[in-house]
Amino acid sequence: MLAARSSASRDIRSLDGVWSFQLDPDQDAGLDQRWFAAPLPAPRPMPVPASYNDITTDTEVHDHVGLAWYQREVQVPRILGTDRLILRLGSVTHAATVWADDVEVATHTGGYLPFEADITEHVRPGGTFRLSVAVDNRLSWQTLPPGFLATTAAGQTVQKYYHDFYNYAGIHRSVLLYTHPAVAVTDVTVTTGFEGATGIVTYQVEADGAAAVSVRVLDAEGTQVAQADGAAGQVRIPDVTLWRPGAGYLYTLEVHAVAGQGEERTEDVYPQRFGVRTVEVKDAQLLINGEPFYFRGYGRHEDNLIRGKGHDTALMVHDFELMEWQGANSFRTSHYPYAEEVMDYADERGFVVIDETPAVGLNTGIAAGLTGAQAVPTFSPETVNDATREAHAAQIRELIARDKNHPCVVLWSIANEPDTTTPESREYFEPLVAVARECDPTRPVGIVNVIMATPDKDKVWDLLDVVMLNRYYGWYVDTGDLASAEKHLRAELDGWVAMAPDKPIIFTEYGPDTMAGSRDLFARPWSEDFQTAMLSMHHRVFDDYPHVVGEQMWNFADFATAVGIIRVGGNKKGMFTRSREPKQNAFVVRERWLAMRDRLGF
Ligand code: BDP
Repeated sequence: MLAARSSASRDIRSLDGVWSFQLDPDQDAGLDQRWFAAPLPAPRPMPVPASYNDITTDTEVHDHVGLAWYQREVQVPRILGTDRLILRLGSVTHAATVWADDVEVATHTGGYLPFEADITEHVRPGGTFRLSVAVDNRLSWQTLPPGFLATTAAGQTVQKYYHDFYNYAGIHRSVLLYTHPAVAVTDVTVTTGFEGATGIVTYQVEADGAAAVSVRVLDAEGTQVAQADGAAGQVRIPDVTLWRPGAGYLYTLEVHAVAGQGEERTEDVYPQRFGVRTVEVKDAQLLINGEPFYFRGYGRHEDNLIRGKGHDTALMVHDFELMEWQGANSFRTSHYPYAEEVMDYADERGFVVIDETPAVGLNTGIAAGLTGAQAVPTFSPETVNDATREAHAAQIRELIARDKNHPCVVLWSIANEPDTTTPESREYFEPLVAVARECDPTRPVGIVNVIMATPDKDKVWDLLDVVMLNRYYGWYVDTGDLASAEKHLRAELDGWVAMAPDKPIIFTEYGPDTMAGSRDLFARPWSEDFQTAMLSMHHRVFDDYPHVVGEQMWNFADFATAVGIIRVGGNKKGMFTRSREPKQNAFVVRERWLAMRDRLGF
């Protein structure tokens, strides 16, 4: 899906702000009572975008399971001639039904990707309408991430799930209204390469009702550097400036779609940004522009005080400042697609991104230990099944459709720590890897591997281009015993290198929970000193293995989780606290990463 961009033919209006809000009193009673057909009966204010959970002082809102209703009045812009009016929601977690006045205009499942509705026929230009969104935060075995509802001994319905972050819900990203002409660019795909100093840009445009399509390539200053006619083709950019890690140079493919002639002539203009760069996996290296890349950074979360998972521009820019201060050059969108603004910003700042689907918690084994949830088989007709796989395939397709033109994305992660040790897991994942490759033949594909899926047990590694490892030697295993942890880590690495000598290895998680301010002469677990010691051990090991091409520690910052006896106010594995103060280790890792940046140049 194309991002909403303004242009000579497109206007955008934001509907962000304070909306009316009300919890559905009893599962879906608001639906039966048609709450969308009138102002909400007892509304309270709620900011958009934000998670609703931490905004009010009510436990009921914080712990709500079921539908929550959002509503606001919308002034309809004057619409020119045959222009269309589109409503666009950046993400609603986890599912949404949307009404314009009494008309249902959209439904969408999947809490981290955008959806749209053409509402032209349902509203009056210059008038107003009531916009209602029913937000469903319930997870089932057929959603991603999966979960299930349970009833407590006291009779309360609660949401259980197998992933380690709080089930924040709400309208998490911006709500926009935008216009485009009746003739409309609906999709653009750009792939790039280069020969010597010449950039080669292959493009493909889909446009509704267009008689003619043409493209202009503009450089970062807006100067035209190439041009072509036709809905598909190739253009060459002389003296190209490549997109590189640390230097996010961007071009724009300005797409023109024209219909009609004379008085009847209409034209849509869509500016599609792109960078010229290549990605390739070869000889146990990940190459960007033909040069080996080493990932330095973190798994992250969209998570912060008050706003939960709501997108926040100030927080986004601050987080990139912190990452750059530390010498990081990359991150993974653990464990779901991030806001489009984040992907745009990573393009601009030259950050390298591993882009992940919301397939987290497809592993009842680890989660049983972590959350106290019941241990049932991961893959079975009653749990993760064919319908889940269909939903998973849809998420892969939607993610790639949204993010395919981002130069920052160098690798698709189609799941985090699923069970990959059973024959059923291979049956489940083989077609999904194929879906990813079919949607994007240009980027490598991986699955983030869980600690139990050691080389002797993993059943999917050969389907993938890279080995991505989440390892907790020294924490969940060999707790506090770094000498044994180092032995086990080296032994496992030896196993991967022997089994998959051509595949690069990226550490996508490692590190202990660390209470900020806890110092310990004996560097015992939970102290800042232990975090430093454990990460330093890992880094020493990584440096001995040329197959290791990346270190993304867990996590950039402390984050909220469900309540549990191993979580003290959330997960504390951050390099920074939840309010972004550096822990001691941040300075130690900074020294290492800045030295690497100086040596490698990015
Ligand atoms: C891994 C998960 C991650 C958790 C982390 C941890 O991928 O989501 O937060 O471990 O336990 O299992 O801290």
